[in-house]
Amino acid sequence: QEYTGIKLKVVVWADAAKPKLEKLPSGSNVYFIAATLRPETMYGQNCCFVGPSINYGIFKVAEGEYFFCSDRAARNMAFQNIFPEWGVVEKLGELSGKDVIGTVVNAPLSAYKDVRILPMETVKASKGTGVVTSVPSDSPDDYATTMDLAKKADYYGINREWVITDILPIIESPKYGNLIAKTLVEQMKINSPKDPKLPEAKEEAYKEGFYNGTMIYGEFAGRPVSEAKELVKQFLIKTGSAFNYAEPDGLVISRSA
Ligand code: ZZB
Repeated sequence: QEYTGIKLKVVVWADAAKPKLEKLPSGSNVYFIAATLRPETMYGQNCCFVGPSINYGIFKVAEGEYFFCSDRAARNMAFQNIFPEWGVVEKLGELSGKDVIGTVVNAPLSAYKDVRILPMETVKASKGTGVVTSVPSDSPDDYATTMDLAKKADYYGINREWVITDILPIIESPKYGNLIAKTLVEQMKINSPKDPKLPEAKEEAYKEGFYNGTMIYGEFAGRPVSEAKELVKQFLIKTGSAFNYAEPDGLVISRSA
């Protein structure tokens, strides 16, 4: 699977994270790394999700620069010329998703200046980086989770004000209008982030967005999504906000001694 790694820069850490950051040299920049297949939707990032019970690490990428992602993703990155030394992972801290809830990050291209790290129970530790940037206009999972977090903020132990529910349209589709994910979630009567119909909604949102979607926001407004995808990705890479990140798709590579 060929993902784009999006760098969301930490602006203010959650209090629970602070005691676990002692090894970080002061003045360091740390980035949450979200693996995405939809770089063209980055304008609409309203928050960024971690799995509350997933374990993450902070890994050195360069002097003063660190990535926050799963150990598994860091190991993969070490073999893709992302870290300074081939095959070597330098870990400076260990945190659970729970520790970082409420952290403020700067999401590249997002119309919302600072967004929060929020919990998503359906994040898979075994995929991507374990960090998922949220685009509720075009991802049914993100829409369903955003609405649930807003409705049950106390239950999730978060501040209601951290959840941005004013959803920005980015892509227009002839079939589902300018909020593909919201339309699909409503039409399919999906009312929980754990609804078994979500994978089908995701598939449909991918297809409709890619084949029939037109950008209506950002510098590529007016262009088909199928063209804008690569243009936005290249822009993000050129400006140092993203990089290519590949992983063996569901493949377990093992070797017997
Ligand atoms: C932003 C975004 C905007 C995404 C969108 C999707 C959509 P796939 O196809 O299964 O590989 N994702 C990434 N990692 C994880 C994880 N560990 N657990 C759960 N979800 C994860 O899925 C890749 C997409 O699933 C990624 O692209 C990410 O969300 C999420 F408008 O990033 B995406 C119709 C989907 N739209």
